[in-house]
Amino acid sequence: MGKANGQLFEFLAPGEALFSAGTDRQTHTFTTDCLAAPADQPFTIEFDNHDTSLHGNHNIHIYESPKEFIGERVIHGRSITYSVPAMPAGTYLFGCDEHPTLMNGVFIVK
Ligand SMILES: [Cu+2]
Repeated sequence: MGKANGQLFEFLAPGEALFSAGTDRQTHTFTTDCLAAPADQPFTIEFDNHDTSLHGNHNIHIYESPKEFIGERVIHGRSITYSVPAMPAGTYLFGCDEHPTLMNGVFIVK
């Protein structure tokens, strides 16, 4: 856990990362709006979808220009491990393609 621009973020170490969507009380939300990963090395994101609502289909999309990472969508009750290729240092955005206005945040690679 770290802090950048006043926001808490989870630092994703190589091979270990945890990230989940929704809780029993909250739907269509990520558990954090700021994530971080090490620069210039591949990393993984563990994505657990706990959203049991009707439209609880989510994914993670990291916006990087011109190359982007688009994660497969995960239905509620399922989890997935995304393998993300090495990214250069920078500040990116991430979001869910199903709910881009509700589920999004800053993705820091450093
Ligand atoms: Cu979503």
